[in-house]
Amino acid sequence: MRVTRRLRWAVIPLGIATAIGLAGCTTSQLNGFLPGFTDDGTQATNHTEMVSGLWVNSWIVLLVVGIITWTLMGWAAIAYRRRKGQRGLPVQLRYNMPIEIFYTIVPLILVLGFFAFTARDQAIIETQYDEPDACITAIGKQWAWDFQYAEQDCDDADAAVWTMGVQAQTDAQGNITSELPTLYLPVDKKIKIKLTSRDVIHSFWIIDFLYKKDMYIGKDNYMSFIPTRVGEYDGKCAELCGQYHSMMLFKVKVVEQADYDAYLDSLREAGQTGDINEAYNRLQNLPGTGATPEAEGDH
Ligand SMILES: [Cu+2]
Repeated sequence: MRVTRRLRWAVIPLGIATAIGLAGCTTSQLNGFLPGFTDDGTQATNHTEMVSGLWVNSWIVLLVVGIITWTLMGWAAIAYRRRKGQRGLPVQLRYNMPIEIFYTIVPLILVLGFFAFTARDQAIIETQYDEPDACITAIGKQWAWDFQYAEQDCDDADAAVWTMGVQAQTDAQGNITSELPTLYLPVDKKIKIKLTSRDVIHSFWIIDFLYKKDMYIGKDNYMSFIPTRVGEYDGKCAELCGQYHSMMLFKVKVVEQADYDAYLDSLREAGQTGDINEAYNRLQNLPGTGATPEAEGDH
């Protein structure tokens, strides 16, 4: 009885403090200090909140476990410390069945819980659109990006337009002086991005979208999402891919549909049409092409 009453006195103020604390939180704090949110909480894509939710809730659960564990450890160390005049070893206990069962089952529940929420969110985020409004092939290469814009089908290259980027140039102080490759995306539209590489493994990372995925040669990856906020975002390669990996930067411009169409028209007028996928690949010696060793180089 006394224990429950005492517990109530501990729980009520703790609950009130948490509620007050959360009410005063900024969007950035509520999203675990992750990027991708404006002050009014607008997410960058339709998946950003899901990612930050997984992050923040996992931290809350783990911190609660941590606080309980640290408290018990501290308490044991202080309450059962060696006192003046004590000699020899303390009483040696073997096992305590209820506690053993408790600390087997609780971690099991935690692990299963983390797995369930992760699997649920991942299944949603990884669902690729069958009929996107725009399908864009992003091609990684040492050390820049090419983008090829198509409509529903990324492999329908007849009407495609493209840009080819070069790696970032800097001055002596490290400030970027060149124009970065820029990916245009129409806002509030279903976007599917096909990820591929011309040479080594790269990773396509748009920081504010809280999402990145590897780019391989010989195996295409995809990501599907809806950008929900007009603006400019930073992107970079997230896989160490060679000497100038750190210069493998790009910009993302999320624009209104009309601006997106105008941009694609400008590429079309500049003659940047057709397919730039295979022809510019640096590795032509994929397995199964039947190429002779001579054709693959003399080493
Ligand atoms: Cu790279």
